[in-house]
Amino acid sequence: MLRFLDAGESHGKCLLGIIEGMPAGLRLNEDKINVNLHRRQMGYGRGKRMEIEHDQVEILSGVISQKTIGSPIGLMIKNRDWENVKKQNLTQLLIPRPGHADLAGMIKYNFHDCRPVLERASARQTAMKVAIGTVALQFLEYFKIYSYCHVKTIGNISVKDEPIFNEAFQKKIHQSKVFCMDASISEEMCRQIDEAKKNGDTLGGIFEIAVKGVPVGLGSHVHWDRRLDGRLAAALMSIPGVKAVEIGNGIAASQKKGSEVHDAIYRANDKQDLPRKYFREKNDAGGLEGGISNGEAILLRAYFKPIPTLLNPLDSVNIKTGEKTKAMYQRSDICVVPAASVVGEAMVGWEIAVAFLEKFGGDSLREIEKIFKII
Ligand code: EPS
Repeated sequence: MLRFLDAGESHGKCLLGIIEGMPAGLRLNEDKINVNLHRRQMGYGRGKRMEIEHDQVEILSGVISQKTIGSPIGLMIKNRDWENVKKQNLTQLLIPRPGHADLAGMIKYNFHDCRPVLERASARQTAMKVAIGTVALQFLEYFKIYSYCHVKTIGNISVKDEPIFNEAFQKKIHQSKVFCMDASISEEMCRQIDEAKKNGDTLGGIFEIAVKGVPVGLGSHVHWDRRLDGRLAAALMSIPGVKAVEIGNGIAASQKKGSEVHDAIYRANDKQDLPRKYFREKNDAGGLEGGISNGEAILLRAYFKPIPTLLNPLDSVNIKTGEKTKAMYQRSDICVVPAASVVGEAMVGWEIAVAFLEKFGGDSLREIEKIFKII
């Protein structure tokens, strides 16, 4: 069984992660993890904190001569801001922000200060999710499973064309400040972020993830908590700020007829060189039917709310005095949808790796390869 735990506060010493159950023999490329950590820090609309942090992973255990040895993989990312913060006393924060974990977290844990809640609720914790997920993505790549992510919408500016997930697409995403495949829409998105900043406001959006090469049969229809669609939705919903998840064209499908929505089944012929017997001409189901992968690309969209920390804050209450006042403002980002797309790709990669190992699992890559070939 593949699982992970992570720990760490936004202004604590570091973020920690432990991955348990990764098979032996996987060559881990630390640079690939650092590239994704860097991408998570980028994206137009980030705040001043990202000028302080230069996230780099340290692999502490479970890897010898760059290869996994089957034992728990320990990961650490240092918080550079810790050096600044430890010199001062962190102040009490008494006015919760609407939309943030501040108030509910305080009541739940019996705090009289928002600080201990926001330290862990902070998006800072997503850095470790990216490191952990990038280990899983490297495992999937070994089995020729590749993922792609891009920003589809920021505020009310959206990409119009349908993406074709290939190397050229990947190049365009890397060239865009907001990880969007269309250069002119990217510019419009940046302008909208500037506008929101000027008005003391924030922006949400939609990012999309596609995973190609996923074999048929991951997940299962037989029990609710084995359905891969539910598990992938949960993986995406675990990212702070995600308020809805769509699989394939699920939202549009709810307003269409069955005959328009479902993906007709065709028998593959030898010329098609497909690793499976059947194929579809379209993929409205997003590669998932009955909670099971069907061999088509897995397609997911996550809907991200605007960040709750506002320069022009909404009404709130001082929890010490009980007075009506404006919510506190803390140094923050304007838009983190591009960064969140990197986190989303990591979390989706993680859950697919878990499901892959449930079906084809073994203690070493060699053993898994054999099982994978036999099935
Ligand atoms: C965050 C507030 C900001 C963001 C932070 C999330 O941090 P700070 O309070 O230190 O200025 O930069 O995101 C990260 C640190 C990160 O690595 O993504 C918040 O309130 O959630």
